[in-house]
Amino acid sequence: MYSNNEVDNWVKETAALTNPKDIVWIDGSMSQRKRLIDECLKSGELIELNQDKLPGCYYHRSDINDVARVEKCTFICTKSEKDAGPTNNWMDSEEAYKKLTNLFRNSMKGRTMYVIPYLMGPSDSPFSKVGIELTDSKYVVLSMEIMTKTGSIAMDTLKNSPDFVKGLHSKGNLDPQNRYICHFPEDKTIWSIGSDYGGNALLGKKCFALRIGSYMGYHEGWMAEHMLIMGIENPQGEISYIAAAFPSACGKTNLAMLIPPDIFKGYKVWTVGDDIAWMRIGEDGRLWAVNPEAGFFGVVPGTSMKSNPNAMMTIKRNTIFTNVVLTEDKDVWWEGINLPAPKKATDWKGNPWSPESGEKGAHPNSRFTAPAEQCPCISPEWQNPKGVPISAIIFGGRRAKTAPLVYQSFDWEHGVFVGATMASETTAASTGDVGVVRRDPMAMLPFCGYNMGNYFSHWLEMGKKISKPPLIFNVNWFRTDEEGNFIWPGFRDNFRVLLWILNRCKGKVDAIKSPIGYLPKAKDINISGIENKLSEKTLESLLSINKEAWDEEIKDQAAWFEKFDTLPEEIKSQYKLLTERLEVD
Ligand code: GTP
Ligand code: SPV
Ligand code: MN
Repeated sequence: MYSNNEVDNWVKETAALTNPKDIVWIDGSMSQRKRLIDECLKSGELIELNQDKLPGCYYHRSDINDVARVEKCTFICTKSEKDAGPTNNWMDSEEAYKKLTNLFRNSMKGRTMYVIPYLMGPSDSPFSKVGIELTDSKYVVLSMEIMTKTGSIAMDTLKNSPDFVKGLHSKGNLDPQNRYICHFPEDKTIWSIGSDYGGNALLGKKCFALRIGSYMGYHEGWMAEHMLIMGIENPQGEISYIAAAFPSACGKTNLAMLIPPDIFKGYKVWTVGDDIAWMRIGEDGRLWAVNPEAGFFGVVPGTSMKSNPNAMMTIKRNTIFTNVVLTEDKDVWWEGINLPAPKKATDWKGNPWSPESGEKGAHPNSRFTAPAEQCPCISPEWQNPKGVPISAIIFGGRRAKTAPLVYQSFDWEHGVFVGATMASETTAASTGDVGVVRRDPMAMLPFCGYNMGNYFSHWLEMGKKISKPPLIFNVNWFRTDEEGNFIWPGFRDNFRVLLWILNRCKGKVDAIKSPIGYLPKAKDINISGIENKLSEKTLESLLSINKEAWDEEIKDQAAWFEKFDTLPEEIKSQYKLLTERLEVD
């Protein structure tokens, strides 16, 4: 495999610090993967699942204290605190290197250090970038091989453009007290220690593709966003692409691969990506997007043949299941799978479990890791080096009361404001309280690698440069009734809302101008054939704006903006306009 001095020297230096027993370069071959899997089966890091039913599938159980991203251990490390901004944990970069050097010293003792070269994005694409991850975790290697393009393909890319992102990862002793996920955007470097969990340890994903990526995008004039990308084909065979940013565990994977309700004959959804979008202005002046990943690291609970059949088909083979229920006959099960629970099984912690035990068998943030190409509705364009052109951007989150089912922003600038004021209930994807509403601008609160005020400015600047900017919408699938039940059926029925969005993009339907944006007329969202029926009246209530909730909302927005010292003037004036519109109303 090709290499160069910079890579070789860095590998040597790191080995001198971390002291592994040997070094193995990952070439991306099946034979090497097979050997690693065998080693994991012997060590117990993986358990082989029933190969007749689930060929190529394996079970992994994490440490019980290592099940999600840990935001309090995640740092942006720069020379100046201002560059990390008001929303990130900051550490002085020199101090961080010092502190973590001590933790990395001998951290790989007795283990193998793997060198994983990987490519993010389609081959031969101006979007794509190389990273190299050094890790002592076989689980990380096997997961990275699914989530990215590993081996020679990445090293060969370095022949022509030698730039790469340096990622150093060690499980350490998995002690939450000594867990650090540090990003040095100024050095294109990531150092992560003490966790083996996806978002903390698969450094191509959130660490590179979003935190380092967003910093690069700011300086190089492109965007790295926490967005799914999907194509919607109409009966005439035309495909429109949209990108949508929802916070973690708020429905990106599900939306990206939905199957339209039966009444919409001739429509089809194509998945381009389910979590991350890299977007650039194309030669035609429009905004184009690629999915930098090669696999899906998806939330398992709630996934069923009813809620997401395409995901169920995707995870039938070559999939790693982490922290679900393991049955006696080496099958997997989880809450919300919509299949009978096994009578006797082992839960995610490794304890005997039965449906009567009164505890959840799968961790709420249990995950599948599966190759994207196995998805039955993977877009034929998903590896197009040019990307796909984006017609609409959708923001959304979990809001029990405030946000209506859908509304459209007045223009790009107002859309950026809508994104900047996004809020959502926290989920199990990150360690800490669940169900607490917090501001999560553009679903990037945990993932923006620089000052969030400057990030808003970057969005505003991009809008000025795009010749035909995508229209910007906000959705909320999660409004609840008095008893706390979701009112909107969600999942495949979200397609009904997407059709309204596309009709707006094509200028086919008018809308009601409200203080917060353009609202649909209830008649323009087709609700016929919804299971358990949804009345026109209920739909109208989902589209209504609650005055009291919005009075609270604007107060809270003001408090949120207080944090910023680099808030763009445009955002301030959009805030003023919103308060004025709400007062008049
Ligand atoms: P990350 O991978 O953490 O970024 O999550 P994600 O945004 O891809 O979320 P995902 O699609 O995996 O959904 C997370 C949870 O929300 C799952 O338990 C889903 O079953 C549930 N969910 C997804 N879409 C809907 C919806 O439209 N309505 C309701 N009520 N729940 C949904
Ligand atoms: C998320 O939390 O948004 C995820 C899972 O997609 S992780 O890779 O852990 O970030
Ligand atoms: Mn995500």
